[in-house]
Amino acid sequence: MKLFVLNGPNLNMLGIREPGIYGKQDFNALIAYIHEVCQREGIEVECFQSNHEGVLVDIIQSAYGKADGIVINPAAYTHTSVAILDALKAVALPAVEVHLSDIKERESFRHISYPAMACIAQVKGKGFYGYEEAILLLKEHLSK
Ligand code: CA2
Repeated sequence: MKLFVLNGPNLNMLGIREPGIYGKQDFNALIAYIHEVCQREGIEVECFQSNHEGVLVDIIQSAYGKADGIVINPAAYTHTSVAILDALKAVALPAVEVHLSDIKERESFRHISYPAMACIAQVKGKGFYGYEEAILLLKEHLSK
């Protein structure tokens, strides 16, 4: 089983500012955590981060034929990107959307998610653990 884990704009700045919302740990710690979880679960994983919508679309397209599922934190593109929604629909791979913070408890513009419309689940407000939950949800989904 192989998963792609995608992180959107500014998530590479984790740990640098806004620790009250996103935690104190940095982006490298997040990637190390994802690798640890996947190794423990016997899952192959490739992690990506981009600040560019089109690059995220390219990565989603490249998952077709290479990955069995996608974990995605589209960051700010969550609330605007029909292109990411369409790319997820196009590859038709099971996907889970993750957010470190609880977007439903924040500003109203963060309540809408376009990519979630093509995802089997959305995990929010659980910090790094949300990525683990997303990986486990996909593992269970794919083993059915
Ligand atoms: O809670 C999440 O994971 C978000 O996807 C994070 C996005 C935000 O736009 C979404 O509404 C919710 C923002 C990621 C930016 O990360 C930062 C990291 C350090 C300093 C400032 C922002």
